[in-house]
Amino acid sequence: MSSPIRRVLVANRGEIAVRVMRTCRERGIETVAVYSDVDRLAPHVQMADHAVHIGPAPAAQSYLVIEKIIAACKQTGADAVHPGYGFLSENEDFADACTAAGITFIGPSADAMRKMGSKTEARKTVSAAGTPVVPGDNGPEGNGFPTTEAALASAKRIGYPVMLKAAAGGGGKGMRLVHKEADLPAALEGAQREATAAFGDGTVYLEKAIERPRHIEIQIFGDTQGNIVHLGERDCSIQRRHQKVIEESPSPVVSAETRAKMGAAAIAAGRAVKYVGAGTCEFLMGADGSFYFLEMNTRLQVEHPVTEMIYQLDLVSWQLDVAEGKPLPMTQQELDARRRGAAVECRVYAEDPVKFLPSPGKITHLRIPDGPYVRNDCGCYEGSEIPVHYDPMISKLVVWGEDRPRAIARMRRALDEYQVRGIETNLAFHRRCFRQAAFVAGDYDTGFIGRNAAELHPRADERELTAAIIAAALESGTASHAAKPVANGTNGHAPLPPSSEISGWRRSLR
Ligand code: MV4
Repeated sequence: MSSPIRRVLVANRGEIAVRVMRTCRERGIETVAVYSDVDRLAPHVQMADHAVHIGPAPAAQSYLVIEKIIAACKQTGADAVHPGYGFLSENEDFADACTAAGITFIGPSADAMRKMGSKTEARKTVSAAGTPVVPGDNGPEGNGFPTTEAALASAKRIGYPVMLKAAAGGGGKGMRLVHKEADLPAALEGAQREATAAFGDGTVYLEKAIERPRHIEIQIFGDTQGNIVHLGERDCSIQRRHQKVIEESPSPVVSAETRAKMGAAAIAAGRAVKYVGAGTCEFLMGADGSFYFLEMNTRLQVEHPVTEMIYQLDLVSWQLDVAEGKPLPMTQQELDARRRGAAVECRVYAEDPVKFLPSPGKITHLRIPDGPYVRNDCGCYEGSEIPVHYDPMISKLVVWGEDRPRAIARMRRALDEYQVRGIETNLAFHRRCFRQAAFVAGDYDTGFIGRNAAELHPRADERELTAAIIAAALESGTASHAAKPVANGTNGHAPLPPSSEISGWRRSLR
């Protein structure tokens, strides 16, 4: 239970693999990368002490194959595995396989993952522990609705609008919003069909729909001695199609009192499954400030740096401490006393800003923002390819400020420095968002992007016009004197010189 970790295999790729290896390196722990065909030259492979090829590009044949990961551990003598997020991070069979092979899985027990993996099971478990869940119904036997009649009766009791959700789901898959009785039968059938196709489990349950909710999550941490603490909230309401785009902490709508209440509710949920390691309880918050547990993510999340910034902590280092059997490094009181300032994260995606489709390809120029309190967690470099096979996130740009207005000002500055060429990105979206009045006022909910789409997304004709202006300026040699920020991502800078001439701006991994 309590032995020092000497060599960690990181069962992931991209920025999170790099981020985990950085902490391992600082702690004197050796690292092992695994990589697919298309990741031979990836940063996580370059950074690792050892690297094992695990197959072709599709994740189902490489990063998701439990046997290959376990074999790579044995081959390299890794005594622990960090799963990152996505891939096998919430797969209880993988956690079990690690344990069976005598390898420390850096995460919670397979049992905790199983209990939280089923959303109906999680609702039952945490509400028994006193954590408020969205008013709803898991079905007559607690495992879904065998008949349409039962679902109709239940929805009537709950009151419309209701949400149909897949028990095996999460993240919005197999979810249906139903406004009136007449729409329920078809929606139920559709949700069950979608759930069966996506998860091999058609179990669907009902919840009262919370209108215009905010998505607020609480970071918790448990150790093997049974201590659990919380590290405040992250407001993740800025999403598009269930994909988070901007996260921040503190939430503009969470008071110290609400934070303490939500923190206690999240800790109670963790205690109910004897949670060990880093976990996150997701809550929906209504306009009246009421909050309800939605689901728990049993992994380190993408947006964990936001929390690291305001607590000035390394959560991966905490994960390693806990995995070594050590007690949590700090008490709740010590954590509460450390909180300081505000942090915001922008997820920079390789995506077509008009069609919203991934825009994979080669990054021909890259200038990464820098300076005080700016952090860019990145799994690519100038000249690297964003593969089509995986998540198209280029980096997470995170800034800290003494307060929210200063964090926003810093993010605007950082976004203006950021330059990516060769692929399309959502940088222009971020630049607009950080100047959008409602966002700046902290007045947003999960429908924000949808309602403000026109204002937040540059139109195609506008982009073409900007490109034409830059081309003309280049022709006449005036581009470098342009001072007025423009919304096309160049901020008026001349397009970059060849990469050989800008090495001073470039942050290479090695
Ligand atoms: C809800 C909801 C309203 N009421 N549940 C979407 C993803 C999944 N984790 C839960 N989701 C929602 N569940 C009830 N009872 C609204 C959403 C929702 C949402 C939640 C968080 C962030 C963005 C969202 C976008 C649309 C819908």
